[in-house]
Amino acid sequence: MRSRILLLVAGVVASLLVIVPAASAADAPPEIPLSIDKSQFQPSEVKVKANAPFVLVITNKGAKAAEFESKDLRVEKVVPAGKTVNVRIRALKPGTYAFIDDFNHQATGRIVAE
Ligand SMILES: [Cu+2]
Repeated sequence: MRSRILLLVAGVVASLLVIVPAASAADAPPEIPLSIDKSQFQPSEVKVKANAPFVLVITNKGAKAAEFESKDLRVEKVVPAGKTVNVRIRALKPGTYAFIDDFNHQATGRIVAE
């Protein structure tokens, strides 16, 4: 009897171990890399899935601070020189969303949600 209970407990624990990581991996929004280098965004066009949140992982490879800014997305985030910041973006309807480096308006780009 005792060993049956132990087996049952072991079975429950094993199934939790399988289910929990799978669920959290599915729930984690995808990370989309974006870098700022030589006064340009790389890439300048980012394609994402519409209607699903995501995280922009923005790395500033330049020597000056940058500010990722998008009026379309209502996001503004300083990215210090040599640093990486994560910016969570809400689920977007299909469309094109422009962004710029507000400290250097030559650097522009867009997110295309489809
Ligand atoms: Cu700004």
